[in-house]
Amino acid sequence: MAGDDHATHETIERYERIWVGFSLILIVMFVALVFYAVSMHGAHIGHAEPRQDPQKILAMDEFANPGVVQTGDNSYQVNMVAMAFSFVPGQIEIPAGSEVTFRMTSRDVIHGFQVRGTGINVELIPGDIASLKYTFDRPGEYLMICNQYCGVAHQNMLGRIVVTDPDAVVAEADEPTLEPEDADWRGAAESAYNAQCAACHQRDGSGSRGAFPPLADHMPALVVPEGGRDYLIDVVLYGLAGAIEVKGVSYRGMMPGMARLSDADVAATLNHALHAWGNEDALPEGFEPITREEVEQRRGLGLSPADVLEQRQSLRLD
Ligand code: HEC
Ligand SMILES: [Cu+2]
Repeated sequence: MAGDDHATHETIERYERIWVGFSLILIVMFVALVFYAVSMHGAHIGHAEPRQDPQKILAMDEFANPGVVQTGDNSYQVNMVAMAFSFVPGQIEIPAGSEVTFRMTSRDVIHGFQVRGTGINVELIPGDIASLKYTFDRPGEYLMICNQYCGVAHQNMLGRIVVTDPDAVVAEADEPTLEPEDADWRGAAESAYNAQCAACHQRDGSGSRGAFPPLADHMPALVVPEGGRDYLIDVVLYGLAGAIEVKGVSYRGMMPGMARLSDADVAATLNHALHAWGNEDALPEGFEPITREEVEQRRGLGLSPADVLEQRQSLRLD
């Protein structure tokens, strides 16, 4: 009957109106959520400059010598290179409240740069320079993580941003006494190693296959050849880049130079790696731990990570 048809039609129309209204509410909610998230947490998705030849970018001074530079009273620039499987620099220190400009690129594949507890999340692509500004208001430690699967040791691609409290009274940095003559150098050496080296080479010195060479069952072989002691010190001071082979596995990474460490700490980290994990038993008869004076003498040579690779080749390890 015509009357029934009309009633059905009305009912359907009512339902349609309800659905259209409901969808509109959803759309408005989604848009509002995006606005809310961006205004409350900020979106730091980076700004990419025009693509260039990756080699040209890596040759630029800021990326050939990555690190943190102070650019003003209260501003810093972080020049960073991501590579399988590390961020260089892997540890950054900045005072809270300062304006930080990150300039970043990748040396090999696509990596992610995400900083926990912040809205920073950027894709790092070879041939691109990603840049973004950020101000860390709260002092503390922030974890940098690669959130793009980039290979076997991807999960080890981590770093730290230490945001310091500019108002805190700076304690007189007490130089730890780590002279090998001191009876207790081992404990301090272990903590120095764990703080500076374990992120990549692991606490047990096992490294990460294909990414970070093992130091366990390997350090003694490096110290034995003539020039081995200097080589080890230079690796820590100046870094190491290029293809090496350790126990039949190839590595083609880059270890960042850590000249910022004190002479005592450089000696300590190396002495720990030379003695721990059973390495001690493989050291030559009468081996003397590396001293601060030896480290001091290797400073200021201005070597590049590639120079240190050449030095390694002259050790004729195989
Ligand atoms: C950010 C990661 C990272 C950190 C931190 C790091 N290393 Fe390395 N290290 C590497 C990589 C990668 C290589 C291999 C570089 C290459 O492939 O050319 C390497 C190589 C070495 C080598 C040379 C091995 C060889 O066969 O010649 C030594 C020795 C070494 N590291 C010691 C240390 C010590 C000691 C520390 C702490 C003071 C340290 N590393 C901290 C990543 C790191
Ligand atoms: Cu990565």
